Amino acid sequence: MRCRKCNRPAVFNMRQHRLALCEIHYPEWFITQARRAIEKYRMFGRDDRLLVAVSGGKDSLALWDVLLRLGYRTDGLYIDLGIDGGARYSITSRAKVEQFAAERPSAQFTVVDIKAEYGETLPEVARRVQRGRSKPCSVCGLIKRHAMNQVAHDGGYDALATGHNLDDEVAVLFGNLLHWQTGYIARQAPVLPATHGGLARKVKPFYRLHERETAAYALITGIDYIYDECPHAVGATSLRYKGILNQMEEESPGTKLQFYQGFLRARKVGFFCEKTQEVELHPCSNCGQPTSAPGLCTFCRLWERAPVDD
Ligand code: Q46
Ligand code: ZN
Ligand code: ZN
Repeated sequence: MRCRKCNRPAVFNMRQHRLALCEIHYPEWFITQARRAIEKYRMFGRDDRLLVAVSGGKDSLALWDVLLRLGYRTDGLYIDLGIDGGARYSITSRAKVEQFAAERPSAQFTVVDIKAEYGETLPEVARRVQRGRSKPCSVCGLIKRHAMNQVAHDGGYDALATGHNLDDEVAVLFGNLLHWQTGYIARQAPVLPATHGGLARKVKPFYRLHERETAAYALITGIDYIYDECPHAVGATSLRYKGILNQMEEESPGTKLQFYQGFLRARKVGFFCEKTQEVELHPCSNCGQPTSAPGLCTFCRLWERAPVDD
């Protein structure tokens, strides 16, 4: 197979785009896709300061790399959740982020170490507050959201970028449609505006790029990332949905992109209207982040809750 642009041997073939490219033209194509997404949705501008949430995985490191190459002022944020899972997951993923930054002089990053700041790792706090539930993922989501908003707010960042790719977005959409979670569907988008002073604007420049495309970009450009998934992801529903969607994509290339773009078009014409319920938000008495709960926000309450009996 030959590169469409220069006729040299191709290193990567995208059936859904009927496009094969060489090791020079593939990264160029990939960066252009991200740039177009940023411009189309006016995600941020040249003067904005961006915070990119990095996990040590391919998507977030590829995103950081692309944003730096495009010349955006971008700092990283790594949240150390203290996950071991027998594979030293957090230690290994943090090392990948450190290595990435060490190789790029302009790449600065902040670490939020959950155990050091709050006294417990994610698995420890999840064990304390969750009755009988084996996965710490809901607590994890709460902790990550809080840390991202806090660092974005305190650091005066204009937007928070995450490496969510097309496969992630489509799996979430699929799950929400299966359960007709209309509120969540209405709030799914490549850009989520800052709805409140203390909540960061969230952007997803890779929303159109397939997972295998970000993996190919990382491999071809020599980004060293953690291959393993988080040990708690095993058996996750989203992985099951991804498997089903991959099967459909295999049989009919382009299915995922069509599904997602169709959703965005439907959303644009008001198909999924969000009922605007005026929820009154006020600053949490401890951390200052906006919350609808009286007194402490859900995150701060997490650290005060007594252990539940099994
Ligand atoms: S939620 Fe769950 Fe992920 Fe947190 S505990 Fe691991 S699998 S990292 S996206
Ligand atoms: Zn080429
Ligand atoms: Zn709080």
